[in-house]
Amino acid sequence: MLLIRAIVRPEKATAVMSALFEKGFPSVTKLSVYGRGKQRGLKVGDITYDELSKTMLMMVVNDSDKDGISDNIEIKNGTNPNKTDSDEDDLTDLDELNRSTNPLNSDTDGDGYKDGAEINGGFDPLGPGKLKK
Ligand SMILES: [Ca+2]
Ligand SMILES: [Ca+2]
Ligand SMILES: [Ca+2]
Ligand SMILES: [Ca+2]
Repeated sequence: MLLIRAIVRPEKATAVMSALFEKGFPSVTKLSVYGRGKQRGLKVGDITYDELSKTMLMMVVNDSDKDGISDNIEIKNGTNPNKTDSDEDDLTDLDELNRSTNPLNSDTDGDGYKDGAEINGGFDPLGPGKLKK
């Protein structure tokens, strides 16, 4: 389990929470925090606010297979939260996200070679030809 804390401006909290909800984080704890941070106030235009009212968002995430993608995001993406390589193409789900290949299709470009095999051989898993360096 991983605890994530984020301090946001109160007027942004609702937008941030709904964005988190969209991304698959339904359980976010919202707390109001006050005080003067390290930044000694906030300057907006010509006005400096020194007592800041802020909102702290806290959420707990799980990453069962420890591949760097939390369970709720994996469930939302349709990948297996208990398996680092959902489509068994030798590229982890995280690698696939980073490379824009399909984590649920072992052969994203449909050329008969698995995504992982293409990467290992220096080929582009998203189309014909070699990977650009
Ligand atoms: Ca995971
Ligand atoms: Ca994979
Ligand atoms: Ca794949
Ligand atoms: Ca391929």
